[in-house]
Order: sequence, then structure tokens, then C-alpha cells
Amino acid sequence: MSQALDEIKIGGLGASRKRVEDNRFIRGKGNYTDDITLPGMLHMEILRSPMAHARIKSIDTSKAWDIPGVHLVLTGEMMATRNLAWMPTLSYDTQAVLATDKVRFQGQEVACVIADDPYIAKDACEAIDVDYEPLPVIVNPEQAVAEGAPVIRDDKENQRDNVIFDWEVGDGGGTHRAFEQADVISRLKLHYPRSHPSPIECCGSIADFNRATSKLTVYMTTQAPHIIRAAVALVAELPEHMIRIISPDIGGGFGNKVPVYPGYVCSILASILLERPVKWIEDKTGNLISTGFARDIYLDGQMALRQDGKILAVRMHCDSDHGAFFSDAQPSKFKIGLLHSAFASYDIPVAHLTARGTYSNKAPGGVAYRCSFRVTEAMFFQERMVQAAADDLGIDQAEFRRMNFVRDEAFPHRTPFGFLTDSGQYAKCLDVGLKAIGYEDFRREQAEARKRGRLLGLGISTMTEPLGAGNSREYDILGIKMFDSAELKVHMTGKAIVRTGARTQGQGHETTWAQIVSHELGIPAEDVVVEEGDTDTAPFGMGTYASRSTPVAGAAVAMVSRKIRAKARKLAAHLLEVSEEDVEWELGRFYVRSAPDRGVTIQECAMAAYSNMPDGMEPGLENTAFYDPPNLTWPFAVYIATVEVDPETGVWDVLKLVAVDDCGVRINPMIVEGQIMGGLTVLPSAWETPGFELHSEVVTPCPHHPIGAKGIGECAAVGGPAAYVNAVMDALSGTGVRNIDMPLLPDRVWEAITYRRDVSGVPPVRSDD
Ligand code: MCN
Ligand code: CUM
Repeated sequence: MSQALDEIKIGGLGASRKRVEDNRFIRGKGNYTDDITLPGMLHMEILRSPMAHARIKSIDTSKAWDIPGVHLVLTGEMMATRNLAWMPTLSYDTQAVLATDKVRFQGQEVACVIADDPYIAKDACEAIDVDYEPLPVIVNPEQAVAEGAPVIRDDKENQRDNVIFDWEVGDGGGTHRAFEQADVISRLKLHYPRSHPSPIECCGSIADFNRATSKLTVYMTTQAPHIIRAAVALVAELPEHMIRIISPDIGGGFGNKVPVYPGYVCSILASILLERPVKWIEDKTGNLISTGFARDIYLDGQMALRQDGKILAVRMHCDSDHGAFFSDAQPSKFKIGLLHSAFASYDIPVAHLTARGTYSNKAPGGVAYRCSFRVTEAMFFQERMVQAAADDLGIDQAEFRRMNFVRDEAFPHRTPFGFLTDSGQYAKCLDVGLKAIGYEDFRREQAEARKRGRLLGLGISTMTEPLGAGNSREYDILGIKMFDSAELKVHMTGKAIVRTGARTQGQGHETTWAQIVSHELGIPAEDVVVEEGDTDTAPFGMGTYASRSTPVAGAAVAMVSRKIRAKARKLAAHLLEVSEEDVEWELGRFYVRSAPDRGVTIQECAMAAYSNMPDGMEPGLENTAFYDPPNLTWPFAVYIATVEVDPETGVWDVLKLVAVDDCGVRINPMIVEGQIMGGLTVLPSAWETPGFELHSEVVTPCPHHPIGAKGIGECAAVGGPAAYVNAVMDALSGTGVRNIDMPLLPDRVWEAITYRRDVSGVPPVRSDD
């Protein structure tokens, strides 16, 4: 008879285990960067530019130096003597650490003061006298390429204009031919505005250089500690083994804590110069005006359609505003992230995307924000475009999607831009969503309400997200290939520690990685501790963003557990005095095939690894696995929102939101639901947050992931926005309004309803009459 453990009871795969990290968080016992105080620690503050574009004529720091308690005033000129005035970005550009020649965005770092406390440092910043000569300012791509536009990056030798790149992907000729066959061509232009990830905790670092040991320890808010270690080694030319990056608890990242910021660099240099720990904690204003933003993309697309509803081809152009430095965090190969994952949900034969990136006098970033390298923009555009096309053809929204979806049996499917999606049941997800929202009934109710002057709307959005970069053949950042690793140490009493190079920021890795170990080894999850974030102890990893942790680091946890199991099997054979081939595994236990009652538990094997190993066997039960995924994982989701718009004020309320997410096998269903709700809510308060109805009945296991899981961390933030916008647009159907750019503030909606016209959010001004 089987004596296998009950997987749910031990907290394995599928268990809605409460998050173990919350034990400390809800008690206020988290350990964030700002909670750390080191002996002799000094404090750093940054002086930021009040101007968006100006030449620096002079910087006078003498008054700052005179303030008691000030230890160091850093300027770009001083940084330059150490070759640190500029640093490389993640997209092969350069970024000013402290400005020397010009300031290029409002909020740019101009000088730093290191003092006994942050207040003295702040006062001293205000005592610094900077003489600026204002220059014309550019705030959007149109201005950037206009005749006579000032060249923002005149620091770069061969830069004669404000264009960063012109990039294209897809089949231009084929797309052109398909458009010639079209019965109808549908067009949509929109702006996905700049957004800021806005984590509750701002960025910060404590650099601690110890002259006696030559060791540099940096506590910092980073989603990717190993990448930072490599960057510090390469940029500051310090030996990598003498650098230790510790990412303590993180109070939300959302992409904001991927880039390298000047504050980190300055605190490191200051600590080296002063030989004392230097703490820098950014304030909210600093975080909002200077750290990695997202989106800021202008999209113009056309869809070639056959009268019967078949999508024949798509043509897209994207103008993206990257701010003053091209510092996007994205795989090297792709200039505009994974924007070309657009239209992956649909079976479209051919497509062509052209993209132009330009500089502006805005903060750099392009980190994306809860989205795998610009897939939010891709999916938003996909779903807005699909809605517009269905309207143009007079075909029902849901039906139009269904008839163009990639069919279940067509996987793996090559998208028109060349990705290979792995699996899914798109139509089934849509059916579940339509049933849950009560589609037919709502349409009737909507028509009835219209007669009484009430505006109801229903918006559908789907998303197919490329999650889990690498594989290493195609994905790298600055040449560093994208894979991950996990280390598992099983102690003699059968308790274990698992470490990965990912870094949780609230996603619950401390809970879910233990569940994977439980699933593979039958060790109860509560007996497995998870540790991440310290480069001296964690194995190498590319960090946590683009929902790559489960697809890559999580897979590595499964793979290292399997290595441990393979060794435990040898130990079991030894203990049971049979040959390895006669040993069978069931959860938590090895047994003799011919005599199932004779068995040993995984814990007994662990003890044997330290006390009774067979002759010639290396002792211990520890291992590391590197995992280079064969492909990205491709979760799918359908989000359907219903709204009511008040025609008098433009205020709109969400009546209901139904989410159907298929992220493959769910490790922890409760955490997955938390991730979905968070993604659908993003920044608004509870007051604006509707009740969500989440569905988990569609599960398409990822065919190439060891436990069948796909990523989920960003799906709802990727697919959610179009559901809300499509619902408002649906409520306005018949008015001739085709687009309102986000944010859908009441005044914009009111303007659209009242004047029956599109409302564009294009800065700097929009005509109000
Ligand atoms: N999970 C699961 N089953 C699956 C997939 C995931 O149980 N099939 C669990 C995972 O084990 C993990 C969580 O769900 O505990 C999210 O997993 P995953 O999709 O792999 O995403 P990451 O862990 O890589 O998280 C990154 C993602 C990103 S890129 C952003 S941005 C974002 C997000 O997570 N930032 C967040 N969610 C966030 N949630 C919080 N609380 N804070 C942030 O900063
Ligand atoms: Cu794109 S925001 Mo997340 O990938 O850290």
C-alpha cells in the first residue's frame, strides 16, 4: 500500500500556504535597507536639478563644505577625476552619475553631500550654488525630431540629433502585400503615458568599504543583486570577490529597483573615500522624478481585415520617449523590449513593426512597470486595436477574438514577429470569462439602460505574456546570458535551506520555493527555509523582474531537488540493501519495489548522507543546479470589466471585473490570486478597487517547465488596463469616439462624451475649449 505523503498537507504544489515572510512583515519586523544602521555610518543627500535642460556654468560648493558635520561634497567634476562622472546603462548607452556639462532632466543628480545626519546633508545641498543657463526643453518624440531641435546628448561624439534607434521587426514586404488584399483597414493611434512603478519603499543603499579587508559591502534596494555586483566590479574596477551586495527586504519593486541609480554609485564612492559606511535613502519626490519610469509610447497601428472577420496582417509604428539617457532594462537584442510580443494571442499570418526611440528632457528609465519588457504596451495596443477592428467590421467583440485566437492544437505557435508560444486554451478562457460576467444578459441590460440615458460598457482584454527570459541563446543583458541557479542543502535531520539568485520584493518566494522542494522531495515546506539577496551566499542569478523567477529560478529549484533525490536514491538503496534499480520513489519515501513496506524516508536518507554513506560515496546532501530555459513560458489571461459611465460628469465606476488566468500549474493558488489582484489594482486605493472575481479552472501546464508552471507576477497589470479602457469605450459606442488616452480621468471622458471626439493625452498641451 502506498505510504506517500499528502502533498497538500505538507505544503507542496497546489497548497495555499500562508506566506511565511508575513510573519515578520505584519509584526513590523521586516528588515529593509533603511532599518539598517552600521557603526560610524554617515548620511548622503542628493542635490537635484530644478531645470529640465540647462548648461551648468558653475557649481560653488564652498558654503556646503563650511557647514559643521559635512564630511564630503561630491560633484561631477570630482567624479570625473575617477572616471565615474558617467556610467554605462543596461542598453549600451551612458548616463551621467553627477552632471558635469549640462543637466538633461528635472531632478537630475547634480551633487551629493555626505554628513553626520541626513538633515545636515540636506541643508548643505541647499547651500550649493549652481549657475544654470536654461536651454530649450524637449518633452516628446515629435519635438525631439523637429527641425532645429537642440541636441540633448551633445556629450556623445557622434550624436547629431535626438534619435536613439530606428528598429524594425517582422516582414515589411509580406505585410504590404497582405494589406493590398484587405477588405477593410482599421487604424488606431494612441499614447500609453508615462507611468511610475511607485513602490512604497523608495530606493536606497548603504555602502560600507572596509580598507583593512578591502571588502565593499553594499546593502541596497535591488531586484538583481548579482547584476549589481558585476556592474560595480566592471564600472568601479573593484575585484568582484571583494564586493558583497545584500538586498535586504524590499518594500515593493515593480521594476523600479532594476536599474543602477547614481545614488548607489555616489554612496559607494563616498564610502571608499571616507572609509566609513554611507547611507543614502531617497525621498518620495526623488523617487518619482528621477527613477525608472515606464511606458511613454506613441503607437500607430493598422490592421488588414477580411470582411468575414479574419485578421490578415498588422502594421505598427511606435515612437518611444526614453528620457535623457537610454537606460532601459531589456534583453540586448531588442531595442524596444518585447513590444513585438504584440498580437501573440491571435493567429495573424504576417506583421511589421517599426520603432523609433528618441531622447527627451525627462527622467531616464524604460524599466517597464510590472511587465515583461514593454509587453504591457504591446498587449494594451493589441486589445485596443482588436476592439477597434471589431467595431469597424460590425462584429461582436467576443466573437471577433474567438475567431482569430491561436487554436489549442496550433501550439507551439510562431507569432508574426517570430516568438514561439508554448501552449494555451485561449477560447476556453474566454468562455469561462463570458459566462462569469453574464455576457448575453449584460448586453441586454446595456441596451435597456441606454434607452434611459445610462451608459454601461463591457470591455474584454486578453494577454499572452512572454515570461521567463532566457533562454541564453537569445536573451542576455549587456552580454550576460539570462539563466538562473538554485542551491539546496539538506541537513542531516532532513531540514533544508534553498537559495536562489532571484530576489523577492513581495511575491512570496520564501513560501513558494519551499513548496517546490516539498513537491520534489516530500520534505514538509515548513522544514525548508528560503534565502535570497546576498551575493556572498546566494548562487548566481539574473534577479527578479519580467516574472522570470518561477519560470527560471523556480525551475532551478525543481532541478536541484531532483539532483538531491537522485543521490538520496543511492543512499536509500544502501540503507535498504538492494540495488538502486529496485528502489521506487513515492512522495517522501523510497521503497523496495518487490516489498513496498520496506522503505526509508527522505529524512532517513539525509541522516545517512552524514552518518552512513556507502563506501566511495561523497558525503553530504547538497547541490546546485543551473537552469537555462528552453523557451519563455507563455501564460494567457482574459480580463472582462463592466463599467458605468456618468454622462454628466465623466466619472466611471467598475461594476465587476472577471479574471481568468492560465499560468499553468499553480504552486500556491493563494499567492497567485494575490498577484492577480495586485496587478489589476496597481496604484489606486481600496476605494477605487472593484471586487474581483478570479477563475482558475483553465490550467495548461507549461510543456517545457519542470513542474509545468508559467509566470504570473505581471499578467494582470499587462492585460488589465485594456479591459477597463475597452469597457469605457464600449459604454461610449455609437458616439463616434474611438479613443481616449489614459489616464481616463473624468474630464477626459466628459470631453469625449460632450464633444463627441477623441481625447488625446499627448503632452505638453491639449486644446481645451
Ligand atoms: N507562482 C505560483 N504559481 C505559478 C506562478 C507563480 O505559485 N504558476 C508564485 C511564485 O512562486 C511567486 C509569485 O507567484 O511566489 C510570483 O511569481 P512569478 O510569476 O514567477 O514572478 P516573480 O516572482 O518573478 O515576480 C516578479 C513580478 C514582477 S516582474 C513585478 S514588476 C511585480 C510582481 O512580480 N512586482 C511585485 N509582483 C509583485 N508583487 C509584490 N508584492 N511586489 C512587487 O514589487
Ligand atoms: Cu517589468 S517590472 Mo518587473 O519586470 O520587475
